[in-house]
Order: sequence, then structure tokens, then C-alpha cells
Amino acid sequence: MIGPVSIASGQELVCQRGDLPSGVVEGVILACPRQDGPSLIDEGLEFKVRILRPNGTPISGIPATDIWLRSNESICGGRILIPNGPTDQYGITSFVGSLRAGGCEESQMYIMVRRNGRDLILVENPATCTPPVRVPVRVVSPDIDADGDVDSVDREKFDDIYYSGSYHECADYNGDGSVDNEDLLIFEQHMGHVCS
Ligand SMILES: [Ca+2]
Ligand SMILES: [Ca+2]
Repeated sequence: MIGPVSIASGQELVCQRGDLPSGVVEGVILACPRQDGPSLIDEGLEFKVRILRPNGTPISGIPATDIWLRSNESICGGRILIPNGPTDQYGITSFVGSLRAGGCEESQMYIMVRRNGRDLILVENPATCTPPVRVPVRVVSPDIDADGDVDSVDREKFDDIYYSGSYHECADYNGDGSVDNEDLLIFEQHMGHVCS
């Protein structure tokens, strides 16, 4: 399911060791291609990431622009969110902002790190390059078909769910367990938005 993962061969790593050093809060967050949905910190879903060498020592000073969230639904260039600063002396940085994303990812997001010109996926075990460090937050988006815009096609898909009378988590934008007028209003707030 995770595209960039492959098995390390010889001394050449294709993944980066890391983990989530503090307790995580599971949750769902609204994301728009324009990146104008609620922020992780607004929703109480901010989380820290720690980046380590294969031997477990921290890597400090990795620029924020070299760390990003990604999912299999790669829209808007594939960078959903970067952290709020470089890694500190403990190799730790925080994700707090709004997400630039579409679709409805059941497989959730993973974390990418650029090191020495290569894009590496963050994993728990660098010897096997698996499993990817699991991001505890799942995305729902008014860009339901994950093509980088919120347009009439998405509206049709939303309406299909809305008028079906049955629950679908991909259109439950406020995460309250039902698809109703509040979700419709949220959808309409993002109608016409494209990748920022
Ligand atoms: Ca769309
Ligand atoms: Ca709802």
C-alpha cells in the first residue's frame, strides 16, 4: 500500500528511522486542497515526530521543508503538511497546521524525510524498512475524488451520500457520526477551492 517502501540493500538505505515520541491522539480532520481547513492544534490533534539514525541517535537540524506528511492520494504535489520547524537536539519536530489534501484515506498518512537528495519514508525498523511510522490522524476532504479541486464532481459525490440516507464517514466533515446539514455547509464553504 505504501509506494516508496522497498527493502534496503547493502549500505544504501531507502528509508529513515523514526517514531512518534509522545502519546498520540487518534482523530479525523477536515482537509481542503487550499489548506484552509482547521489546524491540527485547533483540533487537539497536533503530534511530534522524532527522526533517528539507524543506531537510534537523533538527527537535529533537519529543515522543516525536508519533512512532510504524504498519503497514497497524492494531490497538490504530494506535500500535505510540513512541521513547524527543524528537528531539535532530540531529533524532534511538531506538526500543528492545516492539511493540504483530498480524498478519504483509510490507509492514513505517512511521513517523508529528504536526506542527501533522496526522499525516504519514516519507518520503525530501518533494517527491514518497515513498518512505516503511523500517523494517528485520518483525513476527510470535500475534494472527495482527490484530484486537487472541490468542484461539481465532488458535489455529486457528496449529494449521493447526503441523499442516500445512510452514513458514510467520507462526508462526515465534522466527525459527529452523521452526514447532515452541517456537513453540507462545510462542503459549500470549500466549493471551488483548488490546490494552494
Ligand atoms: Ca475533486
Ligand atoms: Ca457530520
